[in-house]
Amino acid sequence: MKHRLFIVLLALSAMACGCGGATQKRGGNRQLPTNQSGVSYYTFDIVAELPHSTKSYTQGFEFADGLFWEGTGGNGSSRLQVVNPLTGEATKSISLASKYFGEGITLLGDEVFQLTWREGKAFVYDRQTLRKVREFDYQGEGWGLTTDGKVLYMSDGSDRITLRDPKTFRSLGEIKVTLGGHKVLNINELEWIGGEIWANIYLTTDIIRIDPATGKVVGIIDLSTLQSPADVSYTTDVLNGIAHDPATGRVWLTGKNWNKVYQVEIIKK
Ligand SMILES: [Ca+2]
Repeated sequence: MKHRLFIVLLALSAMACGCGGATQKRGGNRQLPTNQSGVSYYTFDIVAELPHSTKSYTQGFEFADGLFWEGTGGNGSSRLQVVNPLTGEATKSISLASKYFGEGITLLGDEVFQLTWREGKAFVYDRQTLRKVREFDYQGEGWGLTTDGKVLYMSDGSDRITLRDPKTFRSLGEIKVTLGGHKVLNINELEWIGGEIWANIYLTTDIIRIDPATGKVVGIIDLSTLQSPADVSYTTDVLNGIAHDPATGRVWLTGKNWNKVYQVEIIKK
């Protein structure tokens, strides 16, 4: 039965649209199989709740310099912003031209990278000023972005994570993500944590933990109870956004138009 549900989920995932727009489904109440052998299952504790703007349609989320860095989506509402975690207010923000639908972001060295959904354009900004310093063209969709400190890892809504050279944006190879031998589609926002890639799966409340060497899902975190019903409104969209501070090990999660950022401790079931 669970196997059949998994197949249905994969089929639904294959039919789902990209990261945004008026046709995007809300919810995110589907889950990956809960009994896959070789996979560790995790739950969470909420350590702290912080404010998050319900006008931020989160597509990329990072922590650095004591601040949240966030890329938002939507045509006409796409931004790159630096956010004070305690207030939820942007201390710096730039807007993308309305023809661009912003997607994943990541920080590497003195620069911030930002993808776009279907426009085939990646922007690179100076970390201090958020002034655009370069841009790249690429084929296909842009969804999530992270880095191991050397190369970029980019998702495109499929089961593929493409490694890219931050100097040229050229492909350096790809990871195909599988769970129990099945493709895992709709890989969305990413975060490099302790040698693993953590990823939101669009339209689910799960975060998967991927071994980048094999592409295998080695862990699944169930976030289905992260939001309390009181924090959900008709504009609340899917779980999407993982930020991590390697210095402290802290992990923060949020979602599209969510009213909160949650600092969480991940606990093995
Ligand atoms: Ca992230």
